[in-house]
Amino acid sequence: MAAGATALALAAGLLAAGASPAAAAPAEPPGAYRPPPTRMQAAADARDTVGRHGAAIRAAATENYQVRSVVVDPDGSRHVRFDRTYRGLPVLGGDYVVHANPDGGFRDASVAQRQKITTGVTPAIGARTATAVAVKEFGGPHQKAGAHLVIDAVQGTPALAWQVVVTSDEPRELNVVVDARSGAVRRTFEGLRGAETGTGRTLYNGEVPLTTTRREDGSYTLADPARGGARVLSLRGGDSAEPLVDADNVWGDGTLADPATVAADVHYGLAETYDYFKDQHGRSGVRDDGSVPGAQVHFDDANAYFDAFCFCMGFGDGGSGYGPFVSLDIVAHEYAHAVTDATADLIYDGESGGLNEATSDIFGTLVEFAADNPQDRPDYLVGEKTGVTLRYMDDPDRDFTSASCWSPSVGYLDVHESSGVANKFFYTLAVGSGETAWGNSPTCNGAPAVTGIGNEAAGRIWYRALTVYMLSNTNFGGAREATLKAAADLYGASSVEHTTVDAAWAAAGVDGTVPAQQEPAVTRPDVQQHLVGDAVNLRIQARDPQGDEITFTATDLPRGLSISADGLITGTIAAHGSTLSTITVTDSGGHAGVTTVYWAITGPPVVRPIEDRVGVVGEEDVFFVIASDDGIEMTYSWSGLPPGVDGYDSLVWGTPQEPGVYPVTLTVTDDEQRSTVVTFTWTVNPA
Ligand SMILES: [Ca+2]
Ligand SMILES: [Ca+2]
Ligand SMILES: [Ca+2]
Ligand SMILES: [Ca+2]
Ligand SMILES: [Zn+2]
Repeated sequence: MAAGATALALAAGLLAAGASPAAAAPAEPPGAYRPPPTRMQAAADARDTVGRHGAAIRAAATENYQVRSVVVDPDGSRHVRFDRTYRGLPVLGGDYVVHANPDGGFRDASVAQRQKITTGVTPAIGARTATAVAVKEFGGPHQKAGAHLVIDAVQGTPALAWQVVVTSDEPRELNVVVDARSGAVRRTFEGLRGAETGTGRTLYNGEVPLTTTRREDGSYTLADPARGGARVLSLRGGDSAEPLVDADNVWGDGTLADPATVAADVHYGLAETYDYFKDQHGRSGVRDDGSVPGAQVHFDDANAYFDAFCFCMGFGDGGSGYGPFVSLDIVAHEYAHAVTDATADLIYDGESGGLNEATSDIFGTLVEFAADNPQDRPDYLVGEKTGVTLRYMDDPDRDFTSASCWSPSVGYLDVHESSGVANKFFYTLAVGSGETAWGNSPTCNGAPAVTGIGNEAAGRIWYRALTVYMLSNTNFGGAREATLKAAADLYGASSVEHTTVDAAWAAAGVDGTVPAQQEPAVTRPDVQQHLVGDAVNLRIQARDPQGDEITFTATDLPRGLSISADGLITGTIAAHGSTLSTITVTDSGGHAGVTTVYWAITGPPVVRPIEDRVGVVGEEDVFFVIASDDGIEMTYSWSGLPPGVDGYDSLVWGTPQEPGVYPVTLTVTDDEQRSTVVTFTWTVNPA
């Protein structure tokens, strides 16, 4: 380490200059006791060091540094954390840590900022414009918004920006970083207002810190403002989920006697999972917008779930020999379902369903490794803390129901059993085949042995395949293609990682001869609610796994609508009624993907036009109006009828008594207060 040696020499020189010249520094014998420096001394030494190691911290000439914290190890090693300002402006992401040897000599520095700052500090857009941009980004009513200039060095090239803090009384605080040249939103992050550090006395994870929220009345609740507001509610003692509240911010007692215990496990699991996706993959929350599904504990089942409709998760109390389903790998498993839902959206059936389940087992396991909690040692087992291992990733058929090796019938298994193929692939990719400390993974069909590439690379490959290449209908053959592409992107097409992906799939029975799905994946649109007369502009989304050219056709579209070859449905809705349309998307090889669109078309009432009418004084007349509103109740309001004639809902009956020309108006209103007005002229001749 040449840099270290240089630093040591310089530091020694500094020490001599600072001490009395007469002391003339006799060399210390190796291993001599040296009292640890005070924090203040460590900070001062580090500050001197920074001046001589500018390149290591990407220093620019016009910067200043402020010590934020000092850690001195028992052996005297020092770690001094600095914040940075550039021409007086705070630098977001400009913080760094100087690591120094016990004698104060520079060891190295941890620096997130990638480039030296060179930007000017004159904004092209003003604070008022930036604030308007930020308020729009915040969405919903806000209370206050204030802007100040910063340098944003969190990602990419450092740039001049406005940091706008927008608050509402929800309470919510959003920081919006607006580029001071273009006015574009560079990024947003939630403020930490109300965040408190509590303690969880958990069932499975020992005693852990929890980030919680202090409430107006001084009590605390399990909501994590630092992580998308992740919160845990309890279903105990009622039908609806209630927030957990606690007076001293110490949650649970490590046993089931205290209902807060398992809530603390889940809250801890959410934080570890959020941090894993953020740290490893740069993903904020499940949709990369900071959002986290609400979690509920204390439902009566030996199971856990993620529900896309409510954007919520549940963690059961266990039973039938199982402990509560609140372990780290289970919490991360459900959270990962939400990530899948927001990305590849793998259909929860057949082979794609197996991939969906495996994705959750994979990330559940990777979070367990990342957390490295001594009470829940990392492993490639799923749910082992419940007392019964749910799945074995090294050799999934150890549970006697899951598949270890792909076969043409694997897609007929339950998704928690077909997942075994991808779990085995992942395990083999990370750890390798054969017997290791983590398990025993024989290769399928006599495939060659595999040497693993480790969790981090394997996790990056799976994440990229999931978020970039997999589609809703991806099967195991398609997952092989997706992970090969991901490995080529990340490590190169001739890398060891790429070769190992190929070998690990072969070890799970998926070699190049296993067919990948060919047909386009078509996204089912939400229910389309419209009124008669609405103009429609609906783009059907589809992607072909091979990138083939695709063509859209449709049957049973509502009257008045048509679809273009590139999937745009347009037109004006001409009739009531609920309709299920079928959309077929065909690739150039004739492989077809299909979805349906449900159209709920209501009001206003459709009233058949009424022809002008001619009558005679003294002659009885009767007729009906024909109106419909897809089964919705309607009311009829008549005006201008000739004297002697009345309207009874859709029936008109009477004997005109006065000659004349009568303009008549009928208003038909449905119970959603939508009206249709029909007019006609009634001419009454003398008798
Ligand atoms: Ca408490
Ligand atoms: Ca474990
Ligand atoms: Ca586990
Ligand atoms: Ca295709
Ligand atoms: Zn699952």
